[in-house]
Amino acid sequence: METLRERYEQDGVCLCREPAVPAGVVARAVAGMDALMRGEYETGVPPQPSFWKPGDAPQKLVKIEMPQVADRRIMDLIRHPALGRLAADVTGASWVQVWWVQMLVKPSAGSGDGDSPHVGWHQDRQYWQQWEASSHLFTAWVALSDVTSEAGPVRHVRGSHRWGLLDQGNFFTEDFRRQGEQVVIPSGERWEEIEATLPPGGVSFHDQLTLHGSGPNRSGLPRRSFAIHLRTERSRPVADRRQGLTSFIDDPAYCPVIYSA
Ligand SMILES: O=C(O)CCC(=O)C(=O)O
Repeated sequence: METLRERYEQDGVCLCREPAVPAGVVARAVAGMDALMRGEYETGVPPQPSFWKPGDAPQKLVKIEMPQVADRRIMDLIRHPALGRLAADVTGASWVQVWWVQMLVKPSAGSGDGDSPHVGWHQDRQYWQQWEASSHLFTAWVALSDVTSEAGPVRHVRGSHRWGLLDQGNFFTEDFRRQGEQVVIPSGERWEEIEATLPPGGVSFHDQLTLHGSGPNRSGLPRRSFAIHLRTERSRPVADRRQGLTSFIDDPAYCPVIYSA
């Protein structure tokens, strides 16, 4: 049978549909998410400045940067050893560190005036210029709700991690289908989407160059997740500088190492 690592290398994405994170850890992290959305910070430390703030419109995408510093229940999920082991299996790494986290809650259509938000097609690498080009960076996207087809799951373009940096993406878009039509892909390649439906506790891994985006949530319930950005021993900030997204990598209270062989 094909291993997760073979699948990841071939497609630039792999899906672990067996819950990797135990249900109790997921339930506590969901309570932590709700606290953050009320502006309550259990540790007394706020998240990093974010696109979303408590009191924003109910149909806006909740996107909170570095939520794990504000709530121990979220940190317990982010640094769960099962995630570290899986990340090492999938990438062959001997060392894995969390270097940035985004909490994402996509409201369902019907929770405000407009439609549910979209996430435009993009490659993460276009936003990660503070890392040296050869750095081995990837993402574990952990579901905390039932991410069905109706919930606006992440969609990945199969094999797009081999297309180089296209630099045409845009995370923030109103219509991901229309925006996707404008992305020019290398000649001879084809656009084939993988739909990352996942149960609570399930996780997908994607490469920093894999094109991905997502459509509206019409499930009737919020789509909840953490995008946990990871690095391996083969990564280095540009000029070894700490700035922007690499500011916290020396601080285990922000950026825990979740696997070491
Ligand atoms: O949650 C989404 O729909 C997109 C997430 C994303 O862009 C990422 O995990 O890198």
